[in-house]
Amino acid sequence: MLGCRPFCLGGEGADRSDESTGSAKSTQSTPVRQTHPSDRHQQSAIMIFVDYVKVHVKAGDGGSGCVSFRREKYVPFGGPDGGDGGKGGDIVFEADANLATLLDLKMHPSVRAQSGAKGQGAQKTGKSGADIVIRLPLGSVISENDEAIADLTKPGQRFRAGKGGDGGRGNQHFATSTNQTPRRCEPGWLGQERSLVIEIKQIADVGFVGLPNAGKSTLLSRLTAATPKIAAYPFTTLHPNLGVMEDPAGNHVTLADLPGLIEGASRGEGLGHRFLRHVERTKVLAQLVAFTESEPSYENMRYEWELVAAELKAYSDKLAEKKRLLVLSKADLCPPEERAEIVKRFADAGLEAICLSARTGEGLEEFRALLFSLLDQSAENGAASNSPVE
Ligand SMILES: Nc1nc2c(ncn2[C@@H]2O[C@H](COP(=O)(O)OP(=O)(O)OP(=O)(O)O)[C@@H](O)[C@H]2O)c(=O)[nH]1
Ligand SMILES: [Mg+2]
Repeated sequence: MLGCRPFCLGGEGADRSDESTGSAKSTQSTPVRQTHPSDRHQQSAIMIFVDYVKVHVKAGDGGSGCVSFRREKYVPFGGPDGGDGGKGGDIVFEADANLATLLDLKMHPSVRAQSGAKGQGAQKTGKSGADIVIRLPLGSVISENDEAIADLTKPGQRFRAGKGGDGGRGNQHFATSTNQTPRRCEPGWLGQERSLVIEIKQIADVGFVGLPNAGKSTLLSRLTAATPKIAAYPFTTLHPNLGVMEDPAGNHVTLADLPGLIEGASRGEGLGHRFLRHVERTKVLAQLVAFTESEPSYENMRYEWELVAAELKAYSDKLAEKKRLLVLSKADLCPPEERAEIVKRFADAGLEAICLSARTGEGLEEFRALLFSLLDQSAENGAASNSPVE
């Protein structure tokens, strides 16, 4: 069994029995904050989804060559017959579409392959060390010294992260006309040793971003067969969820639903913005800004739009420059006249908004069609020109 340290999300969800204020001792039992079952679920979900690990790999060293001479009855001057050392094992990463987390590597961050065996007499080459194949989720990016050296985007794609050392040569290779009895052999070559960073960057076409509770997971569940956790409290989603939309022509669009962002995410507030790496590769971002039951207003919604833009920018300029659709979600919560007014004010400000409700289904078909057409265009010319994107 793998051991896990308990993990608390910003102190939330932890059992705390010392919450009573230090007044006179009460005869009543101190209120103990119970860990809600869903908190435990959240903690384990965070622990299980690991998308960033630092690993140290050491490929196997080559075995040394052997110094040996053929000694056999009736064979005088048998000559050198020391075999070569075996090759050290390689360390190979392989993309596996059935994996979603780097948890195994997180638990075992140091990987060492077997060394090759020494050569032997009678020209026997030493046994090679076994290769180690480590399976990684699709979308794993492997970096060394902050530079990406491999990107595993296709199932079965392999990358040799550590090359095993070659075996040293035995003395049979060193016989010359003037030295028929060489007593020299080579030591094995050292296996490659590297410190690497592996991070998952999901491969999706569209990324859903927005504040917590904006309805991102609900929208994903309505557009695809994905079944993300949905609930009326913030940070229901603790790791990205993927879903695939398919049209009758067999075209696919992959959607990624991200944990909610809040103001200060770049400073580590909420879940921080480390999950944004999962939308780095998307072609389009869809930002959900929800209508609220209590007086939805253009000012508030515009503020949310800008807030998320600022967090995206704080993460990276590249992300801030990505095409971003303005999706006004939970449209069912807003009377049609007020909704039209808000959409108009966004339009006046140069932002074309898409209104939809994952609850009633309103606007979903249009949104689906828009995503297919946008991605069609971006596949053709790398950009969608006349689309409601910023
Ligand atoms: N009225 C209404 N409620 C909705 C709609 N979409 C989602 N909700 C509700 O809003 C709440 C939050 O929905 P989620 O889909 O979990 O929101 P989220 O953006 O994924 O939230 P986080 O994962 O916390 O970031 C849930 O109670 C949903 O049922 C909608 O179109 N209309
Ligand atoms: Mg969610």
